Amino acid sequence: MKYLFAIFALLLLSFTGTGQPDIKSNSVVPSPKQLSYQSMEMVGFIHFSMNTFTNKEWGYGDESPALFDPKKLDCEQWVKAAKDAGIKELILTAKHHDGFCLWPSIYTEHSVKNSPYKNGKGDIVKEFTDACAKFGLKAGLYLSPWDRNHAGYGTPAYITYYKNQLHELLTNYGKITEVWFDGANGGDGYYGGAKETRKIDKKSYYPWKEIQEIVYRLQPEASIFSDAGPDIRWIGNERGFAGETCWSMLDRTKVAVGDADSDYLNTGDYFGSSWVIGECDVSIRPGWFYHATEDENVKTPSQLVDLYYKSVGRNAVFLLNIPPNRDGLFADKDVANMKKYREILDKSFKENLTLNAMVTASCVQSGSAKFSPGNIADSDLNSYWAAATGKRQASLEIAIDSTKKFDRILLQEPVRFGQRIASFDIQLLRPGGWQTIASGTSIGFKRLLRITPIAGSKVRINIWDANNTPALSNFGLYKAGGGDANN
Ligand code: FUL
Repeated sequence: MKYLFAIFALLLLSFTGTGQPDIKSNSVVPSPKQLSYQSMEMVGFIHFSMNTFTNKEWGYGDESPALFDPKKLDCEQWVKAAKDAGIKELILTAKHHDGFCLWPSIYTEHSVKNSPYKNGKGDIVKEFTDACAKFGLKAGLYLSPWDRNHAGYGTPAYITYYKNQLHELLTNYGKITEVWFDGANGGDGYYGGAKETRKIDKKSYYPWKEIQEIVYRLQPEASIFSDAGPDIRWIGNERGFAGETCWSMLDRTKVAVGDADSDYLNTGDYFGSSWVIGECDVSIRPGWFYHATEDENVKTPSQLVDLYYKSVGRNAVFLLNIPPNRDGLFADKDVANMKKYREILDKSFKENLTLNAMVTASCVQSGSAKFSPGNIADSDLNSYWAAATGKRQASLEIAIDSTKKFDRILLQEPVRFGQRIASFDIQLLRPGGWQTIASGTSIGFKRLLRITPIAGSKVRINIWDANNTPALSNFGLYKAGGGDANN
């Protein structure tokens, strides 16, 4: 009886796929931290500092703290507006290149403590992290490696100062989930009154290994962004788009902070030995900081939607900057456009026309339900279809309702096993036969393709090349709503 039960249990397990080992993983895979970072899809940037009051993008470092006085500052307004736009984490410029600190650092006088803001008693990093915590957003900090105010910039004394500041920020403000290391460094500046040009050796001045160790020691859950990762990399432009081919893999020996080939960062590296998520930073306005003269140049909801497709839809993360104005508030137009952007996206992706559809595949991994083709239509990111071991090509067919037009295609790979698919196309069965409607050279965590509206009775996914057994976790077809134009 005991044996019969065991056999029955085994049969059940193999039928449901539970207990079946997963497909063989690639050697380069994301860490659990990276996986959860990428699933946020969209994060926000807050460029707010002395520049907001001097109408500059890069302060020289000699600006008087007396100029800094955001009279109506309300970090909760930022957080609420960001949350409504679907942003899951916000990153604040605790210190930009001019060296002015938004928190009362004990290591410098060049901070809010000598400003009129709350009579020198304010701490904007604290207000920011408290607001994020209150509304359930993650909080990240930007601490500019370049400091045009500090007298010791360019010498070891500044490195000690920088580490001390990092320590302050990572121990006094609760959980910090990202530290953003900018690549701009070295040039002219105030430097404590020296007013000169200081060049540093980009490869050796900053002890990045030690700096990273400080971050991970003090905030084990934090991800580190820089041109070179280690967790998240710059996408190579400040216009918010990833390459149409975008690998999460990178050869980190080929890039350094402030010294990296932007095309290489934009597409990643099929042969790369590290997993480094691409992040597309872009501002909702022409500048990173608020300038009243740019009030008429706020990106429209449709432009933001376009950027979503070019970042999240190309296997990267969308980092949108929204700069507060001199009152310390997001401008109304920025808030309205972000809200509308989210409404458009929600409308476009409301109905997956392939949900629970019949799916067949040219081959399936070892017969278990764990790998069955139908898993790509169940909207569960964890379940997946996998081709038979050893295959590098495969195809899947999905029956669809021929009366419904669609113009958006979604594909997702189970990237916890690595990024594999290197060439695919999508075909549609129409009265005249199979017609190719889209193609691509990488998928990754999420790939979105935009086409003109079309209908047909069957969809076919042809996978032509992969670096391991191809697998897919999700597939979807959608009809975009108003404001979601093809760009
Ligand atoms: C750049 C900086 O120089 C800009 O001021 C801004 O902070 C942007 C996000 O990164 O490298």
